[in-house]
Amino acid sequence: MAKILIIGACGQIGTELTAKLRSIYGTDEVVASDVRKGDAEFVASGPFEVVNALDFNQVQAIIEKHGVEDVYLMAALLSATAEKNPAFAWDLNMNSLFHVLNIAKAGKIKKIFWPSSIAVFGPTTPKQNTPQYTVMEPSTVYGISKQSGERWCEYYHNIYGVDVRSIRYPGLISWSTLPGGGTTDYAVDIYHKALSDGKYTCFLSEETRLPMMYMDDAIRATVEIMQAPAENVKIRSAYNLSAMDFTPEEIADAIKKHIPDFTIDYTPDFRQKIADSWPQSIDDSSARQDWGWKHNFDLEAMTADMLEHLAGKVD
Ligand code: AKB
Repeated sequence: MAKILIIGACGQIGTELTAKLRSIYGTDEVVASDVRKGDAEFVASGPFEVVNALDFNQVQAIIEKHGVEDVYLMAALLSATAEKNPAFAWDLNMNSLFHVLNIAKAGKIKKIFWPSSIAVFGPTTPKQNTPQYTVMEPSTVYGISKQSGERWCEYYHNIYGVDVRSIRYPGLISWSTLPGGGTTDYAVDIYHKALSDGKYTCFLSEETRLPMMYMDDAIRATVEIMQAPAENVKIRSAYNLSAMDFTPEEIADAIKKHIPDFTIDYTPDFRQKIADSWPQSIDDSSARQDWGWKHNFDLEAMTADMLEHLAGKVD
């Protein structure tokens, strides 16, 4: 059994990933870490370390202290925040990755998971059913860092034999954790506001179609690509991954089936331009073929589950 370290464990994906990996491998086998202590209940739920992902010595020391074999590097600045602080976004998103890749190159860990994003694509990429291999000219700081990261992952795998695995997450939607600083965050906020206020003002226009995924599926994909035999993981940059795509108008319609009085209006802000540069739908046939990826949730199923959990009807 591999001892696991999650860097950036207090974030939107990290929190749920920690819980999932602990349920599979055991609480003591999974060390959660973040730059600061998050929610007290989460920190108390198992081994936790304060780790600055930009401090090579600190990351390496924690890996040695716990005998870590697999690292999930979830620390990153997302698209909207990165536009406001490009230098720090580049520093965090790239150097945290280099640290972990170099620790693996030195033979101190066995496997790395590093998340990429649909943000690696840009305005010149085909928008519908975006292929695995296509034009990639990202126009955001976040996208540039993710595309560069992908290139480095593939390089470290090809040249140094590092076992690094990655997927291009679409927008992720979860009832239990809030996103922070992304362009797709509206698709989480909308459920909260539908229940609390019965109305929502969206920062993207009504026809903005984006690829999205329910967190249950995203976590399962993360676990499955890491559990796959190494020879099945043929792409060492990052896999396209898809579940559903919708517009703000379509998610509002799905919510109205449960909350008929719900209303939405639109005040697009700077995030509109980011969304307009991204694909509308994704071809993930390589992931399906190579390591058996299959999504479970579509918009209807996700909406029912989100509203049920957020309304407190289920645990
Ligand atoms: C964001 O909106 O920045 C992220 C992403 C698509 O990677 N959710």
